[in-house]
Amino acid sequence: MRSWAEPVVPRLPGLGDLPALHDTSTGTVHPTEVDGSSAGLYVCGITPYDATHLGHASTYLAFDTLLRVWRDAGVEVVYAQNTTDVDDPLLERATATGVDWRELADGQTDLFRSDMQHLAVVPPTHYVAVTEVVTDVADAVARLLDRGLAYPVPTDASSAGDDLYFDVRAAERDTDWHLGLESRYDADTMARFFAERGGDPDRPGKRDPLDPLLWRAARDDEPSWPTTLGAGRPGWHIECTVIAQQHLDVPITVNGGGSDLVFPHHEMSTAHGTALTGRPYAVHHTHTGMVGYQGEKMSKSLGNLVKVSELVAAGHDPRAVRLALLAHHYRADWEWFDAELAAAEQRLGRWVAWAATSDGGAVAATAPTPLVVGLRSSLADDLDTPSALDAVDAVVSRGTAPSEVDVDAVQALLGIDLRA
Ligand code: 5CA
Ligand code: ZN
Repeated sequence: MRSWAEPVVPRLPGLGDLPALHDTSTGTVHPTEVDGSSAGLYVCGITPYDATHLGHASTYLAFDTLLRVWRDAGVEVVYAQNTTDVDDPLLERATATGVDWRELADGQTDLFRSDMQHLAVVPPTHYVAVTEVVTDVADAVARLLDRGLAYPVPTDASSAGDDLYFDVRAAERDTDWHLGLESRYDADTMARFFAERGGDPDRPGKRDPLDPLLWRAARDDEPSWPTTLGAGRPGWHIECTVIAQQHLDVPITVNGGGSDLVFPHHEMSTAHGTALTGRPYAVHHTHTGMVGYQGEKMSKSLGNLVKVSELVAAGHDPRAVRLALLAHHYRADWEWFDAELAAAEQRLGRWVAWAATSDGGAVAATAPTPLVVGLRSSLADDLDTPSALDAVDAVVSRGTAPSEVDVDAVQALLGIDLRA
């Protein structure tokens, strides 16, 4: 699927350090293990309705920062992202608003692309819709069935066949994966999140309450595709496994998303992926904190959303939106207040005025400037963007005219073009 236009990312003198990154499965920050000089990044994409709120944007900016830091360290990054363009919540929204689900998904995916472009987010190398890989998902599920890791659960007469579920206990017996490997959650927490986040613990016919859906047989009033499994559509977790393993080397260097995806989504994607390849799914499992608004997590289900496109339409500079989000550490849970944007606009104004005093590259720097060194060191430390912004503030407030390299560094590493 088409992604969006690549922003300009200037090359800086010298090479940055490989970043250290928090890993959910160990609970520690450690260096990203890059295979040779290339890394594979998978980040879960949107379910295209109510796009793009500041929570989404904040998550994609975190992984955009990782990608920029890796590139600056000389790493070639292959980046894959999905869009969940068919799934229950999307279909429910389409029905509730009387819109065709495809139109809803297409329109919202377009909006997401334009928001990402406004925010100067580097596009994924492979941007893949679930509807593009239905046959591949069916093939993967068939392999899990053959291995005895999937089983049918009967449906009522309105459907075209059985639904298929992943057998968590069989996978624990037959593979190197086990429940909690990635999330480290206890049984009660897993049970709660499974029920809250799209799971169906009480469905009759399941072998274990936590077994996740792999394949949903066609229903009369739902979209479906003909496959070797019969007509149906993919379950949620397997879609990401299949897209990631199609485009990235196994294990993926970093598998990422918001912390609301730790369980069951990423735990189960990891389970499926380990079962399909016999190898660990990802080296790092990295999760962003949740952005809140009006006292709750910003979420489509609550409707407490601040959208990138609305801020831009109201005349706010998308660079200020980006700066406002980067002012928070990616792992923190934090709450959005409108004053954040006003503060970011002022900061942007100071930075732009500083950049305008640049002497126009009279000195072609071949060595990293102190600002480049400072930015690299903040960002290599678990993507510490608040410290990186402080480092720019400190140089700006000194009032010395920047070199072109300093202005380039803000654009390359923080994604803010001060010459625009
Ligand atoms: N399509 C699935 C992933 S396969 C999905 O979770 N879509 S989503 O539209 O609900 O979320 C897209 C991304 O934004 C996910 O990584 C999710 O964790 C993240 N996200 C959602 N809400 C917030 C929030 N309030 N703060 C930070 N990140 C969020
Ligand atoms: Zn996903």
